[in-house]
Amino acid sequence: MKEKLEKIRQEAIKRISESKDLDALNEIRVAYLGKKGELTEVLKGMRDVAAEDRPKVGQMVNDARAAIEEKMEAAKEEFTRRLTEQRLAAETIDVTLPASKKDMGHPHPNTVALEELQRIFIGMGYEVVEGPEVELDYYNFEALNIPANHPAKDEQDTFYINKEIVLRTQTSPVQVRVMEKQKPPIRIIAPGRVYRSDEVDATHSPCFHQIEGLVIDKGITMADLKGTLALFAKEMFGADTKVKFRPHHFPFTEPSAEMDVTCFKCGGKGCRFCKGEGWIEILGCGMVHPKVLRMSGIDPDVYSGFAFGIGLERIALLKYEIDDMRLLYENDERFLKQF
Ligand code: 2U9
Repeated sequence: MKEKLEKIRQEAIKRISESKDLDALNEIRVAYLGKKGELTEVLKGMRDVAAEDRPKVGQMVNDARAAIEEKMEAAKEEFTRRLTEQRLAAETIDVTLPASKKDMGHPHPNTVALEELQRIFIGMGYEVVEGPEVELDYYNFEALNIPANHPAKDEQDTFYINKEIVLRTQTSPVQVRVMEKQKPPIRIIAPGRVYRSDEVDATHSPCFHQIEGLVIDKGITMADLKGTLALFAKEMFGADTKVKFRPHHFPFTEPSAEMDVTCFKCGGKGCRFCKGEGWIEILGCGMVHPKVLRMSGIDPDVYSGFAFGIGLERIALLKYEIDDMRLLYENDERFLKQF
């Protein structure tokens, strides 16, 4: 029995020393210490051992088991240590390597211009409102004093979904909707995408962006319009900027005007940028037509207001000295990277 146990012990220890990984160790555990393992078989054979020898043999089996387990534990620790070492070597990070650069992108010139404009008007107490791009003909034309067959409908020809629904040609409908719902005072700007049935060229696109503004309260006059827009021009184009108003016509404002600013390249002397004029046209504006107020439920005998409209692309083109509007939509990285 003693020799048999010694043989089992030596064989197990030899196999443990030759084992290559944790799986192999587990197989050895099953083969020697498992339910049907060799050592367990010896224990089962204790029945045949004389009673007086049993404690001694029992002790020998326990010693063999302890020796195998001890060897196995040491081997297991060694495998685990080696595995950790291998993993650490494989996962080594060379902190001296240059980092891989992420292509960071940045806001589109339109967005930069829009955010600057919004910052200025929010600073003057305006609220930003948005509305649908697919609009009822009523809000886009009728409510703005552009009835069917009005020539302005030709200038602002758009895309018709059906007879009553159009893609909006200006963001004014957003403001009409506010006038219908909200009692003055109203002080809002409405930025957004607008559509016109225009051919694409250097200064036209069938889809572009506007920011319109509307102020309605008791006692609002042309002086408020001029003061507000002059302040806006100084903030947007520099403190030395002067403004000039030229009479114009819009169906939704009366009187109406277009506003020019002194050329921010030459300060008004005349240069290539302003085509020798010294002035650059920036926006359209006027006092809201009494008919427009009345149609939206505001009494023109009590309230008055002014409105203005700015083409966002025009501002972005001027600000970045870009000479072709199409470049703003092509999203060519070589172009966009410059701003
Ligand atoms: C309401 C009443 C009146 C908005 C206005 C303009 C003048 C204007 C142009 C600027 C460049 C259009 O994109 S553009 O071609 N817009 O000149 N827009 S007054 O007037 C309103 C708005 C809302 C209820």
